Amino acid sequence: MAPNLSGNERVRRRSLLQFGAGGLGATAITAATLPLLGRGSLDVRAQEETPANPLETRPHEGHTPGMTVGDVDIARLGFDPSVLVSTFDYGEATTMADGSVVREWEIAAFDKEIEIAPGIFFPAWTYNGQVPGPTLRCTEGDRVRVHFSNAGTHPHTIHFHGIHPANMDGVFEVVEPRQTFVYEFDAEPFGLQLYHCHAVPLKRHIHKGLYGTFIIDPKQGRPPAQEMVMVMNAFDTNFDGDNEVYAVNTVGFHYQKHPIPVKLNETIRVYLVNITEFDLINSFHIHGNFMKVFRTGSDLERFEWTDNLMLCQGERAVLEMSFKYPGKYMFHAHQSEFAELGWMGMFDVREGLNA
Ligand SMILES: [Cu+2]
Repeated sequence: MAPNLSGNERVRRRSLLQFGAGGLGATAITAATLPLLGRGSLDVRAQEETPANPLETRPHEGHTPGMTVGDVDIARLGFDPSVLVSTFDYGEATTMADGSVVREWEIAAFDKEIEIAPGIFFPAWTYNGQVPGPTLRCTEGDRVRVHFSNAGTHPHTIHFHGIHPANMDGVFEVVEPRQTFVYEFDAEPFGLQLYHCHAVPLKRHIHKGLYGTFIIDPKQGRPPAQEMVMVMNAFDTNFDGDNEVYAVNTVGFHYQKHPIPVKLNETIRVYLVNITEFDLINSFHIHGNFMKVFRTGSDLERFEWTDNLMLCQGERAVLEMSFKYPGKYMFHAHQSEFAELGWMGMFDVREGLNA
């Protein structure tokens, strides 16, 4: 049965999904009912109760792309997305007598207010003071040792994706404020992993900013490329379960205002992670080009060839592309709403990086 809702009832998109999961039963949202909901008396988008959102695009002259004005204070933020995008933290490496490598990191969780768009502040929980946390990088077979201390005000953990023992999974060993824990395991399998807090309620602990990228390189490496990391994230600034600001690497529109310089005809490799909370999917669309998509980065041979990739939360992919023509090329979520709320950037393709 389709829900008995009048045209005057105001239903937010998340209410619709809650109907599907609860009161209306498992069959409520089906291929048959969705078109009905879309074109019938219940127009979800038209009647959405939109909270006041300073990033919401308003009608304006010329229909120029909506974007924030000004810039965030990078010094106060404590990290620069233009630097973070190509920063990889290999930890403190020690080569043992048998030739094996141990890599160690110190990671502290603590609360910190961060500016996610000019004048918009978010009370984040961070790993090492940044969102996303540092991009940890090692090679398949390395011994990984992470010294974690909880300097925050809530219990936290670090849950790594990958193959490791249950007691290193960062789920049951909750680390209380002022306590520490050492995660130690062998890095496997190679690919693009991630890490995030697994304390409950999980959606709040993740959404507050406790996540980062964890790259395990294959022993033989990958072909040379200009490498970067992009974490698709979003922020629910009024804690109503809907995001108001979308980005890659936290600051909305950052790479639109500060395009990423890349060289003509040279391969770029993007380690792309989707950690967006509250939305079912996110996506990456590249303009004027196609890209190789290596899902989870766990296979060096097989790839998809596309200009648009959809990822669920926790999914990630290694993207490779090179540009045939110079100029500025947009990359953004293909959900227009996300793009207009900050998830928008640009590559500046040049003959030479110094040109
Ligand atoms: Cu947490």
